Amino acid sequence: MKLLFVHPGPLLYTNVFLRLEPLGLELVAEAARRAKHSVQLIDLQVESHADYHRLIAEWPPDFVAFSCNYLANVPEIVDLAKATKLALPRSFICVGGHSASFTAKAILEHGEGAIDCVLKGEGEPSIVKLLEAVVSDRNSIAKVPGAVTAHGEGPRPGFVERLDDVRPARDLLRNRRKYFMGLLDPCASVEFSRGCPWDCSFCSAWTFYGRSYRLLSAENVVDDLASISEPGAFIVDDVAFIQERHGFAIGEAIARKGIRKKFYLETRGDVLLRNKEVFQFWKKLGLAQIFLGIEAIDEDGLRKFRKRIPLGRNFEALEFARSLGISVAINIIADPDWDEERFRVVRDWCMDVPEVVNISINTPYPGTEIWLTEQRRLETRDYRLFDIQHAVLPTKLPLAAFYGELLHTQRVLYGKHMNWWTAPKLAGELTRNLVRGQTNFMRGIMNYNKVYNAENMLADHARPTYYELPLPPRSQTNAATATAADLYIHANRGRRGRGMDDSTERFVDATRIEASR
Ligand code: B12
Ligand code: SF4
Repeated sequence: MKLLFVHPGPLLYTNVFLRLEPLGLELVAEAARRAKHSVQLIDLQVESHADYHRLIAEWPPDFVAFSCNYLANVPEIVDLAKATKLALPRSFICVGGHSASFTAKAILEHGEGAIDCVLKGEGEPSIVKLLEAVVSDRNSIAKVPGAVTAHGEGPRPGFVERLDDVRPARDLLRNRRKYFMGLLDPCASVEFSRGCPWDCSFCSAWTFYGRSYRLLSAENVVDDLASISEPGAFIVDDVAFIQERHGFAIGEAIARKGIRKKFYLETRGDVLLRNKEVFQFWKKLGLAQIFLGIEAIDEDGLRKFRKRIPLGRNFEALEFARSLGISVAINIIADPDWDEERFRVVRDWCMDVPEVVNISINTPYPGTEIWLTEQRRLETRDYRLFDIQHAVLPTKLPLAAFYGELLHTQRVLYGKHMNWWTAPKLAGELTRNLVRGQTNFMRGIMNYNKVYNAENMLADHARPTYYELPLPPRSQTNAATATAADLYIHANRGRRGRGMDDSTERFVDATRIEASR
């Protein structure tokens, strides 16, 4: 069959700070290609809807698969699916990915018959089974693991047997130079591990993978890295280098192979402190940027998000990261109940630390515990606003004043970053990128005022809403009745599902709140 894999368009900050290659979709596309199908991929982060329609007119696919990792992309995907079904009534349309897995039934309903199947969970193993069913026996589609259709739902999705057996179809991407992460321009994405063993209440990374944690071998990672020509590499792991030995094994293999790249990764403060030598080693290998999810600057906030890292440890982690001479960005979660005073305190704190500070807004997502336990009523159910840049819970300040404070805070912080960026060394890097024809980040900086603009944010709330996110189940509005088992997409296989040594398992247990899960 002719298969077309589609990544939807950009979200708010893709137009400013970073834009990444759709690694998950490339992996699923490669699994389908290995099953002897003819495959194309289009990424609407860098191509237009007109390009999409031109492509399906010139090369009409039999099967179209949309990647829906982000809730905010749901309306765009549903509309594209409807337009595609109209143009190609015999095509089979499927949606998969992180957010689609948590909202499968709603997506089918929004599609009004245009979407044939939502495929939940990790895509590599199930896409092959779905394709077999589409080719040979359409009546068996609803029995495919992870499949949700209007006629029924298959068993829980399974994992790919060995992560080392899958590879991304990087060659299918047409505009590889369009992907960047700040000054890492151009930048590819790479995966060293999958899943997260922690269980933070605002996050769905762990519920998607059933609290499992699996590793790719150093040989496989290095093979993949050696095939990438981009000088930058974004490590997509939820928490990088949880296990020291794995970090060293990959690092040593990179050094042996003589691979030179600049790396970006995200990790936790306690992991950074536990595995200091790994991060020191990686600094030598080219680790350029670290993103730390600090989330809150007070103990109360950390408890709320169930990040069981004592505040002092987070500050210690920041100090250690500074001592490495690596550029560090941190994330703080703003709550819609913040008032002017709270914003002022946060601004003052952020101005005192040298790090780049990113502020996101506390947002309950399907698949997270706060989706079940949040007592406040959602102010909007417009999928497009669920991008953690818009407030979807009631704000204590009038909405316009809340955005005013938020954007003022972001602007103050951005001004701080700009000074930092325009320091001679960094200005030099920007110039070198421009000379190589890489303008992504420069364009991003120029977009800042257009994107982060209170009037535009308010106007986003006023748009007519055609598709509404279903409400959280009412029967589970308190923590006592909400169980993790209700949330899991992949089954939790317990200790057996985590490729970690016992001492790392104990460390993880000690740093999470409910060790009994
Ligand atoms: C790397 C990453 C990013 C990258 C973007 C990568 C990209 N271009 O896709 C960056 C840093 C830009 C980013 C940004 C954001 N992210 Co993000 N991100 C991640 C992260 C950590 C890993 C994603 C990844 O690459 N995984 C590795 C690949 C191999 O897996 P994958 O993409 O999930 O694909 C697999 C399956 O999903 C599935 N699949 C995927 N597509 C398809 C399609 C079909 C047809 C099928 C069958 C299956 C399938 O199969 C794939 C292979 O197994 C996830 C957490 C997580 N563990 O998933 C959060 C996550 C997806 N992000 C999240 C959020 C909220 C955001 C932001 C909105 C906010 C933010 N973090 O500040 C922004 C906006 C993104 C944007 N488009 O502008 C949330 C999603 C919440 C939601 N329900 O919408 C997640 C789950 C993290 C969380 N804390 O809960 N993110
Ligand atoms: S440490 Fe917490 S926030 Fe980070 S990926 Fe794991 S569960 Fe999500």
